[in-house]
Amino acid sequence: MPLGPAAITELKPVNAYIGLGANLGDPHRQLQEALAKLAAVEEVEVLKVSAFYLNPPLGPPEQPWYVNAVAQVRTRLEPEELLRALGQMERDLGRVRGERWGPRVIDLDLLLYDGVIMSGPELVLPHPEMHRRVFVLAPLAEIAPEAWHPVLEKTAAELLAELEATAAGVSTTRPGLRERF
Ligand code: A4P
Ligand code: MG
Repeated sequence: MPLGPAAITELKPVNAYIGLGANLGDPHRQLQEALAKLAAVEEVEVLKVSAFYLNPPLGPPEQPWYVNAVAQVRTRLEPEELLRALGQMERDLGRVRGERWGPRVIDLDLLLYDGVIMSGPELVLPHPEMHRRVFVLAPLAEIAPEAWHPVLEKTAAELLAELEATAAGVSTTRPGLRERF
């Protein structure tokens, strides 16, 4: 049967951005392993990876600092399929669900998926906290300053500049302590 226009559109790969974070075990290695797993998914191509940033924790303060990064991918997976794949990678890397904003061996968040806006029980797009987090926006703006937030209608670079100009952005992230390695 010939493919109709809808089917052809479905097959077209789209751009998505994935946030990676870890603060237990060997965070640097877990991020690298997560990136290798992502690249091994047949329907996912990793286009760009940011530097790895060392950040103080947002949430309970009595936990180690986080290593955070962002990856740009092209994928033919639907958003829910991509989220499920990320969840499987988290489990494979030994993630155990704990307290909200508590320490973790790996956290993989779907930040942006094409221009999709959705709010389902399992998946909210864009990621509802991304614009409030310098640890997300700094690596995102590094690899894709023009990445578009379809709800706020601003680029990653604009969101980062706004956040860094606010008291909240300074107090939660202490940019002077942020390192790249
Ligand atoms: N979910 C809905 N939308 C999404 C999406 N766009 N991407 C659902 C990923 N998941 C999404 O996630 C809970 C549920 O959110 C999932 O089942 C999924 O269906 P989770 O990661 O299992 O939950 P959590 O960790 O208990 O809470 P939360 O709020 O997701 O934690 P966060 O927001 O991921 O924050 N400090 C620094 N410096 N760096 C960090 O990376 N990370 C956290 C965790 C806290 N502090 C941090 C960092
Ligand atoms: Mg998460």
